[in-house]
Amino acid sequence: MQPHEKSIEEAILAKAKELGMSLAGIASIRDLKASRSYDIYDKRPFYEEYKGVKWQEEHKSVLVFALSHPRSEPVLDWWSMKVPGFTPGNRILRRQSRQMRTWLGEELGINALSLPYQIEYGGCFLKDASVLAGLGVIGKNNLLVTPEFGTRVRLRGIFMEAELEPTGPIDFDPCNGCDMPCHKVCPRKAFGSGKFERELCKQETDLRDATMEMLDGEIMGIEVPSLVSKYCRKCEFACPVGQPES
Ligand code: B12
Ligand code: SF4
Ligand code: SF4
Repeated sequence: MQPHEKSIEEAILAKAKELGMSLAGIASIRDLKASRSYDIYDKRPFYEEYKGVKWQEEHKSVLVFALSHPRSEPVLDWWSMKVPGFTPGNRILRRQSRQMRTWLGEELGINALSLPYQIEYGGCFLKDASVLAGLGVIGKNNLLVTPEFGTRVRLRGIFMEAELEPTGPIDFDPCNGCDMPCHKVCPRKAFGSGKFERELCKQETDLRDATMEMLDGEIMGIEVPSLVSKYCRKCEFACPVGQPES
């Protein structure tokens, strides 16, 4: 390679930036398959529809990317069955995913698959993929913590039919020495045992589903009014990483 020539990985990450992805990285499918969420989830899936993962031999790498989700833009995360992709944030991520997949095929000749959000419909564990791709690490709030945006990001993935060099993991240890405000703030005491208990967090999710609000289409970026769930983000907001001092 000439000194000025970009590697395939660099070209993909540059395209990610051009498409407006807030963060992006590459992990190998081999490492993703071996990540612990698959083991745990096979024994105890969250959704009944999950029947295990059918890996395709030709998928060698995963591109995982993040959308910054600041407190000032709460709507990005609001959930409605009428919004394509369910949330305005997912709608942006889906568009970026489509654009990237098309570009990979047309410019680099790499076949790619835009992944759905849900594991049971073919999605992958996005936090594990993000750690392996070097976007951040799993914090004590059980979420991805990135140096740039802390935990305030939403994720998406694309499988690629090309063996690429992983861009992670990174050396980053934000929880060391932190007095864990993320644990104290949980309204359900989901971290009461010292580790995340998803059943307790789910109780909060269920409550939010039971108290949906009817909102104007304009707010959600659609034509019609719809019922909207606003899910809890307290353990996300409590984390100081990547936030200005004040
Ligand atoms: C099902 C689901 C839920 C369920 C169950 C959650 C659970 N963790 O089991 C419920 C509804 C309760 C939920 C709640 C929330 N969720 Co949720 N959820 C998902 C979903 C669809 C799958 C997650 C899953 O089942 N993982 C499998 C289990 C086994 O993993 P886990 O226990 O959480 O964590 C494992 C990894 O961290 C791994 N791990 C730990 N250390 C390391 C180190 C390495 C090197 C590796 C490889 C792996 C690894 O091991 C852990 C198991 O011990 C993902 C989307 C996706 N496709 O990935 C979003 C997702 C994880 N959720 C997300 C968010 C934001 C939330 C909420 C804040 C609610 C909200 N406002 O959206 C809360 C936060 C709860 C919390 N503190 O974890 C984001 C996370 C973004 C981020 N910064 O990390 C995701 C990625 C969706 C998105 N839109 O981007 N969620
Ligand atoms: S609040 Fe502290 S302990 Fe919790 S995830 Fe953030 S850095 Fe880690
Ligand atoms: S999302 Fe809310 S209920 Fe769930 S673990 Fe975080 S703070 Fe607790």
